[in-house]
Amino acid sequence: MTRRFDILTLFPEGIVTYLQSSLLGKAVEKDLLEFKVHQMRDYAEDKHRRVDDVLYGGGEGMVMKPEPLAKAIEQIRKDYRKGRVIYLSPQGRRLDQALVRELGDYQELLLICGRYEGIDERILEGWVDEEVSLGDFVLCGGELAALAVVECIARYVPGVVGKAKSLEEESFAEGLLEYPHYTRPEEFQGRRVPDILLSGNHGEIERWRRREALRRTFEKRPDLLEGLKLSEEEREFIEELREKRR
Ligand code: 4HQ
Repeated sequence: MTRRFDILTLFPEGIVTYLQSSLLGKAVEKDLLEFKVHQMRDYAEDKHRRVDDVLYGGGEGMVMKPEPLAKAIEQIRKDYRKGRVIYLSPQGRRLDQALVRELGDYQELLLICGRYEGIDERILEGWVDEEVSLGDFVLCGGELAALAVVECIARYVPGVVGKAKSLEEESFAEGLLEYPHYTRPEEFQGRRVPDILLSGNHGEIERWRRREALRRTFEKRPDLLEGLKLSEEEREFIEELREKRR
């Protein structure tokens, strides 16, 4: 079954261009993915196609009106079988690989991109299933966040990325950062590729990569190590790194 993504936005052009490019575009040609980008203004009710309005209670900025949003969401999801409506906002659950996997279970996703100060609260209460955030920072709109969500989920659809790439995913889902990568030449501006990688000893190379992944995670993202299932040997290795640091 083709995985379907609907994106509701005031700026469809950039979204469409991005989705057509490279990997995602190829997956559409293979019928693995289907993207439908909807212009929010098409659902406006007046002749000026107005989608925003002033704040009740006063204050700076505009809010997206509820009527066009409700109409759009109802129309778009009417033929959903197993779908979910997501609003992108800094108030949502932070996107991580665990959430990507959960969202990957849905056959259809409707991603709503807000602009201005956001959308009328009643739409969040009655029409949105869940809020997702790209991180603790403020964007100008939900579009970049929606594209990030779509791309991460699309990568999990079988056939969208190659075998090697999905294995990479597994390593991250396992909770570790990637080991360092090198390609030719053997020496570049005085920096050599580690000898072990040129040895042809695949057992030793695997061990080295696993250790380097552990080392990097320990140095750059120690928070990822918490709650991770490690072998006896791996725990000892982390202990060694800790000792060395002292
Ligand atoms: N915005 N993760 C404000 C975000 C955002 C984020 C989207 C800005 C919604 C109204 N979205 N608009 N961070 O900053 O998803």
